[in-house]
Amino acid sequence: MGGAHLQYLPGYLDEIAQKALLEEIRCLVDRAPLFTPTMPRWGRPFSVRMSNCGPLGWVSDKSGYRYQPTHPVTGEPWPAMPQSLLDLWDATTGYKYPPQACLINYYSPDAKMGLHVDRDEEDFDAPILSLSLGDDARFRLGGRERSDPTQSFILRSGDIFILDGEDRLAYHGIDRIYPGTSLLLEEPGRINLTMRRVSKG
Ligand code: MD3
Ligand code: FE
Repeated sequence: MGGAHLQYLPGYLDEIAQKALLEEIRCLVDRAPLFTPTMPRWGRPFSVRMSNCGPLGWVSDKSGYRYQPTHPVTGEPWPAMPQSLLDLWDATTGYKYPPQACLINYYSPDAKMGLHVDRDEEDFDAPILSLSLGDDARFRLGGRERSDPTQSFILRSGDIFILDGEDRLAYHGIDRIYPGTSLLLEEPGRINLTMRRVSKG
């Protein structure tokens, strides 16, 4: 078994690589527009808007959280995952299987994401790769129980981190965005990509 594991690669992408990736994300979001997920049961909207690329995408609505092959609004298949992201996964995780979903989170300056665990995947042995672009964010990482103590980190544009082992099922969330801390996006805000393996094998 893996044990606690968090690999933090600050500034992994330089400014040129960040700009190239941002351009790819713009193309993806033209084809698969950002949608507003809603909470299961009550239907309260998230403040974060989302899209996905890859064979599967994560969605949330009144019937629950799930991965599905199509966009919840357009009904179209998600666009393919860019080769640059597949290469990044191989180079940094070395995991034996490719990622199946890349969730694209867009945070306007007032958006946040409450403490949660990512457990809609079947393969908890696979790592999750997270990549930040745009304004800084305060990220909070706790333990396996909601009541466990938490640690805060600032995630900056170009930072990557990889979670596996014990930390794969840790509570985490985004407390706030610091608008104006990056000039990468044209407007204040932040984009986070999380690449996931959903099924086993
Ligand atoms: C820690 N996104 O999409 S990425 C998410 O910055 C999500 O948008 C945040 O949490 C964001 O689910 C944080 C970093 C991250 C992703 C998955 C994790 C941290 C994690 C899974 C387990 C523990
Ligand atoms: Fe998460």
